[in-house]
Amino acid sequence: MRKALILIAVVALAGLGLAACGGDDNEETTAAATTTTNTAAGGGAGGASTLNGSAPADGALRFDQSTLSAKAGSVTIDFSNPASISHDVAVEDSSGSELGKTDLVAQGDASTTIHLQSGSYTFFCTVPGHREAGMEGTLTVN
Ligand SMILES: [Cu+2]
Repeated sequence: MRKALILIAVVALAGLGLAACGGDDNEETTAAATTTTNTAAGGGAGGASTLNGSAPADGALRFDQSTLSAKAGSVTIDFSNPASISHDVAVEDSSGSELGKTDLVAQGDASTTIHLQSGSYTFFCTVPGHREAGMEGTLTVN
């Protein structure tokens, strides 16, 4: 009885090994599909960037992203917060002036669009205590 089980296990493992080896055929097709192009809609001077930000579902006081980067111009931040605790995303410049922020949101999405020049900015959550707990990151605009 025990021998039979071991034999089944060995056969199953051998089968997995074969399946893994057989997967190489797909490599060419998957490698070509990873290029993304960020094209600004609307033309004119300055670009338009859309950034995706999110907070973890478990309510931890942090963003999933510690850094974001965008092109100078119109920058839209789409923020998704699956947690039941409210968060927002605010952006301030290096002198501490707040340039814009999303609405507070819990278990939902919020968005804001800010016009930004090249430089280094900080994004953070404005709920008291959250930024201090680590809910902030760096937004670099080029
Ligand atoms: Cu928060």
